Amino acid sequence: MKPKPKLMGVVNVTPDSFSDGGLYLDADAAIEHGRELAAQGADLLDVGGESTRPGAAGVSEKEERARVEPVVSALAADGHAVSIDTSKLPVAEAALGEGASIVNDVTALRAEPDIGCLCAERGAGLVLMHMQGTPRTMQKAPAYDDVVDDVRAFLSERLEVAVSMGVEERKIWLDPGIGFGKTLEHNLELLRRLGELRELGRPLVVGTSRKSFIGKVDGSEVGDRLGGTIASSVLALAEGADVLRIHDVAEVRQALKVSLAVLE
Ligand code: HH2
Repeated sequence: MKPKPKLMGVVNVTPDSFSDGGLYLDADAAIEHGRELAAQGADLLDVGGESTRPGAAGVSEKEERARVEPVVSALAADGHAVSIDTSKLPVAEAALGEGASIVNDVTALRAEPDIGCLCAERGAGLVLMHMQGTPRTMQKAPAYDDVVDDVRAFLSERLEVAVSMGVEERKIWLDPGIGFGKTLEHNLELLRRLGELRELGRPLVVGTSRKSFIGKVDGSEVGDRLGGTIASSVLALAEGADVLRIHDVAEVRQALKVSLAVLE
């Protein structure tokens, strides 16, 4: 039987996230939302205080901490597993102090390498994601020799770096970074050949939820991409994804349950 994938529920405490910006900027609303996702079956809550959508403006460390700390603290105190979606060392450090157990770094330790040392010291988990360019520039002209080979080589190198800093290999998850410096064809190719990334020997995180590649396939707006999110999540599961980063936890969970029952 295929192992059940973990669902990572997205808790964005931002004014400008591409699909839910501004909805949960207030800490109480974000905490409530996190609790709701957990009740719907999220195994892990990914709290983020800075949008990484293409062209997003950066946010100061002080502001990011103020957004995420109360949310991480309350959700961790409830007993939920929490990851902190940040590339800033002080934000990661504060969130681990408030009870987060995983750092989700979309720069894979390139923005602030010391996040690796922090995770090593604290025994925290670490998600290393592939991105070509930076959120400001990444969608300008993404180019690869072979997108899957290039992403695999990148993740392999970042895994080595993290391990050399003392992060336990068994605590590291890898993510191809759907939508981060990729054309529609790059995203589709990565999903089609996701299984090739299994050679890296680490759990794979995949985030397709509501992303713009879905809209590029069918013209849908961001609030209307549940079908595409479900289809891509089920296909990622079939290709061996271990963790799915999702906004619509209840719906995706049902789709995965039925898919797993059939695939058994
Ligand atoms: N996608 C987003 C943010 N963080 N982390 C990982 N590991 N993988 C992803 O695919 C990923 C991520 C973008 O989605 P979202 O948080 O909804 O939007 P925004 O960055 O605009 O806040």
